[in-house]
Amino acid sequence: MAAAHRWRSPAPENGHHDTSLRSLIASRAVLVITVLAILSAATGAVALASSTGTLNASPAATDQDQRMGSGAPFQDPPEADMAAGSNGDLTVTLDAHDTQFDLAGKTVIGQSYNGSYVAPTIRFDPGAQVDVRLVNHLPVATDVHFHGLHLDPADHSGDEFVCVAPGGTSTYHLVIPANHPQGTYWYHSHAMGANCAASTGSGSGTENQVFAGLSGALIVGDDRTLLPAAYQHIIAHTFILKDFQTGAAATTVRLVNSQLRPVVTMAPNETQLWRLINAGADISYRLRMDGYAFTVVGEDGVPAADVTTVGTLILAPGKCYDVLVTANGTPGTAWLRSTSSANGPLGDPYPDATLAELDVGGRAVSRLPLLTGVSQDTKTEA
Ligand SMILES: [Cu+2]
Repeated sequence: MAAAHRWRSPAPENGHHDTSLRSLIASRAVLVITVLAILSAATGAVALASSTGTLNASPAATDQDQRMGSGAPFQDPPEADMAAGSNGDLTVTLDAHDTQFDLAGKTVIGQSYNGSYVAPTIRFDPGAQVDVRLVNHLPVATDVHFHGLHLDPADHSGDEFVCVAPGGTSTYHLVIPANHPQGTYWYHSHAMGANCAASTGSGSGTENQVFAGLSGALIVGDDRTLLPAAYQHIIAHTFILKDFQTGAAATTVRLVNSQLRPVVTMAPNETQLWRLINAGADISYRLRMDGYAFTVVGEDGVPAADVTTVGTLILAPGKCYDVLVTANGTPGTAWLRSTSSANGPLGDPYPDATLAELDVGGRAVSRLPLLTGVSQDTKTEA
């Protein structure tokens, strides 16, 4: 959705929107040195990520994640603490700092806004004025970027060349137009430019910082209110797709809201809104769910003009979809998975991965009426 990012510099970015396999592999070997240094043997943690070595064939996913805990109940990301100031503006503080995370039982070091690997979800309505105060407790420069928001390019509130030095603070004043689309966006470090660029051997630069944890959801309004009345009180969940890697030779582990294979529960026939965000640094997701389809009602924060139902959703880094998922009428389970796909001559080094389990059970509810013009039996490729 180029239109949603129209203020962005045309200069090439530091990788996080570059999904070519060649650059991805090259960058990964560098990435792992800076981000997920594992704690010392005294804490019982696993081996350090290596600064050398090449990423070739990925080992089976189970080699990487076999000691991690999976199957816990799905949890939405933490919510940002949005306070109304004396002038009526909403305010939120993002404290960027080096952080020790527990990711499904694995201890890793990364960077966070306010302590969580998946940054807190920021919410506001069209027409809001929002002060986002970024406090930089990192030892390196950083900034924050509000991906896809319709902001005035003249006021620098979404300017990725605004850079906050270590120990510094910057407040981004977001003036959200009253006619801003309601939907799902994301925010992330966009540290780049002469003062903010990646430097050798530290957690600096856009790609490293997103990979380390500096990204989260940003939700404008509530797009359920745009749906027919019967849909306006359905449960909405946010799925932040981020992966982590603990060594150049280790395969990546794909997490949902920092959980490994969490379990989402639904009643038979229940419909939910799932806000899907690839908030990772540089790998794509090709989502499918066994026996299910996704009804796309929003894409990159913009409500869909024509609602479509598809069997596969491809999410490159930065991609957002708002989809309706309707549980089958009988109890059972299904896996939400990311399947490998042909990316050209090099193929795809990332194996199929299961992301979350859908557990349909309990008392059935009545099925909502089909959205107008939607064929929910159709499962086409995206
Ligand atoms: Cu972005």
